[in-house]
Order: sequence, then C-alpha cells, then structure tokens
Amino acid sequence: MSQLGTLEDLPIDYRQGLTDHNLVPLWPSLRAALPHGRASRRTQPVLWRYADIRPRLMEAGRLTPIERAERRVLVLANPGLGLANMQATPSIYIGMQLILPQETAPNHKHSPSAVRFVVEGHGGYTAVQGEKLPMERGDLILTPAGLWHEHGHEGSEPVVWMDALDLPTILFLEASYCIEGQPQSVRNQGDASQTAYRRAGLAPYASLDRAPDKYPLKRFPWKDTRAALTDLAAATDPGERVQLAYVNPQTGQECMPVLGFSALMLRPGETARPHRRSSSAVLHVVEGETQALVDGVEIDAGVNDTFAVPTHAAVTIANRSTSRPAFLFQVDDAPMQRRLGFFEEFEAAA
Ligand code: 1HN
Repeated sequence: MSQLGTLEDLPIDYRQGLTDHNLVPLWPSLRAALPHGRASRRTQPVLWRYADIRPRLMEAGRLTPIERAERRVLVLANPGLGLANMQATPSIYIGMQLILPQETAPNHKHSPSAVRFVVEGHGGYTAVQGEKLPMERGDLILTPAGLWHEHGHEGSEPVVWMDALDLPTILFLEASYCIEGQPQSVRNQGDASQTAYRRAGLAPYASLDRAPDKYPLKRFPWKDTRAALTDLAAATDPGERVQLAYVNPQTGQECMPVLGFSALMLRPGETARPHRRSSSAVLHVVEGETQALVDGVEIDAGVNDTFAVPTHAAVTIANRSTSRPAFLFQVDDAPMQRRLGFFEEFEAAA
C-alpha cells in the first residue's frame, strides 16, 4: 500500500483554486472514507441507567407542562456523536417520554417512523389513525411514517415509554417534517389490528384478496412476546439464540422499513455471543440483570436500563442471574442496511 498524498503536498494556490470552485481532492480523505477492514466509529458503547433518567423525567413533569413540550421527552444521546445531535447510534433516536394522568399529547404525523416500548405505568394509550391502542409495560406500538398519532393517559400514575425513531436518517436526508392535526375521532373498534392478527398463522380471510398492508398490526402485547420467548427457550437447546423479530404478519418481513425490532431471552446463567454485525443497535432490559461486553467496555444493565452497540462491535451479553431468565428489547438498523445492500454478519465473535 503506497502512502497517499496529503493536502499539504499541494501548492497553496492550487488548493485555493479548488476551494474557489467548490472542488475537493479525494485522495487526502480516501482512507478516512474507506478505512481498511473495519468501519471507523464515533459511537460509544454507552449505558443509560433508568435510575438516572427517571427522577429527571419526573422533574421535567414538574418544570414543563405538556402544552409547552408537546412531547415531554429526555433524549438518550450518544456523547461520541455529539449530544445535540440526538443519536443513540448513527441511525437510532431513543427518547424516554413521560405522560402524566389526564394529559394528552396532540395529534400529528411526520416523515420519520416511530415505535413506543412501554417502560412503566398503566392507563396510557396511543391513537393511530383513529384506532386506540392500550399501552401496558413491554407493549410495542407502531406509529409509522405518515400515520396520525396522539397520546393520552387515563390512569393515575405516571406513564413512561421509550420512543425509538429513524429520525437521524430522515434528518440526514433533509426529509424530516411534521403536520399538526385536530384531535382524532377514535373508532369504537379499539386495538382492531391486534384483534385481527391475534395469533401468528391466522390472518383475516379477506386480507388474502388484498395486496399486503404496510402496517397490518400496530400493537404487540408484551404478555404474548414473553410467553413466546419462554416457550421457544424451553424447546431449543441451551446456547441456541432465543430471539423473536417483530414482523408484518402478512409478509413475514420486518415491521418497519428502516429500524428493526426484536425481543430476546437469556436463559439463567446464559451468555450470548452474537456475531459481529455491520448494523448498530440499542438494547433495553425489560426483566433481569445483564452484563454486556461491547468492544471491551463492560456494561452492567438492569431492569429498564438501555445501552448502545456501535456498528461492527464485538458483543457478549450475560444473564447475571443463575436462577431467572433475562429479557431484552432490541432496536437495530439491519432492515435499512439490508435494503441498501451492505448488511453483513461477520465470523464468530472473539
Ligand atoms: C414524536 O412524534 C413523538 O409522537 C415522540 O410521541 C418523540 C421525537 C422526534 C420527532 C417526533 C411522539 C419524537 C417525535
């Protein structure tokens, strides 16, 4: 490999002439754009503890009325990417949203796609295109690009959920915008999509005569996800991965276009050693105590804690309990990378 020329190698008036005409030589920047062997990352393996987030979120509830926030959210920002950029990883936006009893968060729709994963509290709901979706702990709610959504809270304690959006990509593409709307008139068939697609393998008969819907199922109850993981773990050999992807039940493909969502279980005492991947991820502990090693950084994540996994990272995740399973929710950008044609899984982790 020969040494590439630098900017300083070039005569100053030549460089000035390039600048004057909005031109840039590639070769001084080629190695930075195409590093050998492994992508260079600014994303740090960072842990956000719920114990650090929760009191500050509750304080935000006292400091900022919902009317002055629209969405009362603390964003989990990766310091390696610049806190102001609101990126947990290059492609994944994560926020923790608080809604207090009787509050509503107004109806809107936008070009980024979002999901909500409920962290605590009862009685919250999201209405999507007139369909009222209950939100209980661990439920996954889809609010895809272009669909009207608003939130409300009919319970008596604070409700907190995690928002995961593809916002960084949509912002990077200079394509992010929002439209505000009148409050939705909610249909009396609440949770209709969950009713229609209650069980994998059963679909509404009439759906066979239609082109696949983009988002036929909008709520995935945790009760069912947890039971499915538990049954799968019991029916597979120790060491085999117990991970279920949230999919479009009509197509079997990922349920959203840019980000992917899955739930995984670690058996008591188990350590998962997933292959290194070209995708980045955010992991959130639903139940149990875990210890992860992400590119050599030790991360102890317990219930409701969240951590970032950079692209190309070497990862192991251990369940620290030898008597109880651990459950995690994963957000990754593998769907976008697959569609763009460069998703890779590398050889076994070291
Ligand atoms: C959004 O629409 C919500 O609807 C939450 O609850 C967070 C962050 C960026 C852009 C849109 C919501 C958001 C968001």
